[in-house]
Parts: sequence; structure tokens; C-alpha cells
Amino acid sequence: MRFDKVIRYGTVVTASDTFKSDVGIKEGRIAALAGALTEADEIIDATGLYVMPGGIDSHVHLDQPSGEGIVMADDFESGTRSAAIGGNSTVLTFCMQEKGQSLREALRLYHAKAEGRCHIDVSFHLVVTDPTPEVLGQELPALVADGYTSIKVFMTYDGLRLRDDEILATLDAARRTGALVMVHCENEDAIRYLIGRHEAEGQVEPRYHAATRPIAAEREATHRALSLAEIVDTPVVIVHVSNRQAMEEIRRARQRGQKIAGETCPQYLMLTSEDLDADALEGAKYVCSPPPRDKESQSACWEGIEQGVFDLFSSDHCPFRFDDPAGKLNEKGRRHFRWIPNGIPGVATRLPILFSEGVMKGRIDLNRFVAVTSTNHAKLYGLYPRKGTIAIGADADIALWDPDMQITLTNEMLRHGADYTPYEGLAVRGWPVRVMVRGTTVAKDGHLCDSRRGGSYLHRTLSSLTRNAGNGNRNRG
Ligand code: DUC
Ligand code: ZN
Ligand code: ZN
Ligand code: ZN
Repeated sequence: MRFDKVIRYGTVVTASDTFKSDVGIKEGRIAALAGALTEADEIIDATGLYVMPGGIDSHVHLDQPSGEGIVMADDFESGTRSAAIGGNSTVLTFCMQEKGQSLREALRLYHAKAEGRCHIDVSFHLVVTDPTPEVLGQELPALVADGYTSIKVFMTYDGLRLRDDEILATLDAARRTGALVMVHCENEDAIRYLIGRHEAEGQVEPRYHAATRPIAAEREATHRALSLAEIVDTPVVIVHVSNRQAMEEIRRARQRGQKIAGETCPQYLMLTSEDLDADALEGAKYVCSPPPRDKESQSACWEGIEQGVFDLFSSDHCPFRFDDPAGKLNEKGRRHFRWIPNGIPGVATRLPILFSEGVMKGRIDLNRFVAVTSTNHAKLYGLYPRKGTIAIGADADIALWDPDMQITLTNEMLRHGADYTPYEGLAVRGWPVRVMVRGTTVAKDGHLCDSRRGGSYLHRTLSSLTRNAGNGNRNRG
């Protein structure tokens, strides 16, 4: 066979295997894995490089409304550009339902935002904020059948949070349809109470963001979410776990037999609440929820990645400019932490950080790296085996990694819309020197090299977690 492209002399890494092989690509798919593939229009020399599935970041916020006068720093163009430079070939972003809005209407808006702007492939999770009988009973089943197979619910944030009975109804609808539910676990009432108490003391600097969202508020909500999921026998993903106590809740629920996926993020490995204590308003750069904790929590999250409590390592990229009236330091945000938009950029730094701090420092092996950054995302969100692996028939979504490359991270090289990175000056070893999406090289040596914006919208199958949920998950009415 003559290939469109062949990647030669590299070391292929999947979630289970590491082996020397050439990779033949034809019509955007992997067509051969063998030695000495020579017949191709283009030969890419991967000597000394790892040939890995492109990163799949299943937790990315782009172009979302974020409060009056606040503008998210990335739209689908800049966000997917930055993602590609950081080694990703697919991102899963959020489609936010406004109260009173149908999911279809929300989807129409988000498809319009993404259409023709994406450099890599994208798909949407549905954020359910208004779980009416119509939404859950009529819309959701039809949308799941159309390939919108995951939803997110919030236990915190005014205007987004659901009550426990609403969460139960949403989980129950998810169980009937096979949708996978992601849950943001923090106790809103406790947080609001603590905000009021700190406010009364005049404690309104960015550092108090962390103080008002303590570990116990996350642990309690995690326990509650898992209990609600157990009550209606529905699998869930606990997203952005920041500490040991929340992690232990996942472990215990699994021991009771629940089907749960766990996710953590770079900020919980690399930052602490002390970063929010930075001089004056600098701390605003690190305001995200749940907030970064302490060194012990960092160790716990590493253990969770190493030992398999966490299946997913995602960025929770949610970028705002720092020195900007539409960003972190908006008029009200300068005066009170509660008006600082929550979120930090990280779609480009997720993979280099885990490669450098995890693989190169011997905490995890290459296969675990691929599992938690790509393969598990594909399996859990219904993209496998088209995405998330190097196998014949899979999309040729490939990242070539140079393990010897040493890079000092700067904001400029990340090509996102934010004016800072929390990881400025961090030295990393290992870099994705080429990223291909369906056989087309999108990023190379830190530069975007395809301006076509050829990313596609991905309709997905059911999650591995809900598909195999046993006990009549799909048929029990
Ligand atoms: N918290 C969220 O829940 N979402 C986006 C960013 C953040 O900090
Ligand atoms: Zn969240
Ligand atoms: Zn998020
Ligand atoms: Zn579509």
C-alpha cells in the first residue's frame, strides 16, 4: 500500500504497550503499524521520539458567558490553537444551558461559536442548569441518541447549582438514556456562609477565595453526589478533585460497588493556596474552584494518579485575562474576591507538566501518561477506539514527543488569549514537537502550521462507564 504519510523510526506508546514501529497514514486514519514502511508521499522521521495518541482534554471552557462585563480569554479559535501547541488533538468543552433555555437552543448557540473556528476536533458536554421534565424527559433522550452523551451539573455557583432533588432527577434521566454525568462538588451554602463571615471582617482580598471554599465543603459535596448517584444507581464522574479527603470518598464508593470516574488537574499538583497570598492582587491569577490546597493535597493527587483513583487528568482550562477590566481585575474584582472570575488557563500546559513532573521524574510510566491524558478520556466520553489510541483504523491523531527537549514555559509560547500563565518560568523536560489531527499536521515545534481551522465536531457513542453499567442500566425504564 502507498500511504499519504509515514512516521518512521519512532517508539509507539499506547495506554498498554510501548513498541518500535512505523505508522502508515492514509486518508486521515492509521492504516498500518509495521517496520520499514517506505511508500509514502511524505516521510516523517521520528527517530528518538515517542509516537503517542494526541492529547484529549475532556474539561475545557471556551467562549462561555462568565458574568456581566466579563469576557473569557479564549474562544474556539484561540483555545484550540493553544490546545494544539500543547499536544492535544481533541478538546471537550461545555455547552451551557441558560435557565429557561432548551438544550437544543443552547447547542445551536455553541455550534455557531465553534463552527469553522477550531484547529482540532471538539465535542460538547451539556451543562444542565434547568432540569425541567421537558428537558430531562424529551430533549435529553433525543440528544443522547444524536451523540451528545455527557452532561455536567454544578452543586455550587448561583444560577448554575442544582438542588439535590434536581440532581437526582438529572441522574435518573441520565441512567435511562446512558448519558454520563460529571459533577462539580462543592457545598454552595457553606461557601456562601463563609463568604459572608469573611466579608463582615473586611477580609476581601483574593486569598480569602481559598479560605471560603475549604476542603470540607468539597468533601461533603463529593460524598453527597456519590450518595445521590448510589440512590438512583447511576455512574458519575467526580471532576477536578483537589485533595485527599474527596479522593477517599471516591475510593470508598468504589469499594461499595459504584461506577465512578475521578478527575484531577495540574493546578492541584503544582499550586497551593499560598499562591493566592501573593502580593496585592496577584493572587487573583490563581483563583479557581475548587482552589489549590496544600503540599499534602498535592501528594494525595499524585497518589491518585499513580494508583488509579483518578482516570482522567484534565486542564479545567477556564481562562481570563489578569490585568483587564473584563478579566480577573475587573472593577468589582479589585475590591472583593467574590467578583474575581473563577478559572485559570492550562490547556497548553497540562501535557508538558504531567510528562515532565510525572514521567520524567519517574512517578508514572509512559503508558499511564497516555491513559490519563488521552485513552481514558476517549473511553469514558464515547470516542474510543476512533480516538485515544494508536491502532489500525483509528483517526491519525498523533503527538510526537521529544523527551529530551528542555523548555522554560512562558506565557507567550502558549498562544492562548490570557495574558499570563500560572506556570511562568517552570522548566519542563519533554515537549510535543508535532501534533497531527486526522493525518494533518496542525502544530509543529511550538507553532501552529495549519491555518485551515479543520477541526470537526464529534458526535459520540455512550461512555464505557454507562454502556457496561450492568443491572439493566439502559432498559429499566
Ligand atoms: N471552576 C469551575 O467550576 N469551572 C471553571 C473554572 C473554575 O475555577
Ligand atoms: Zn467545575
Ligand atoms: Zn471546569
Ligand atoms: Zn452537529
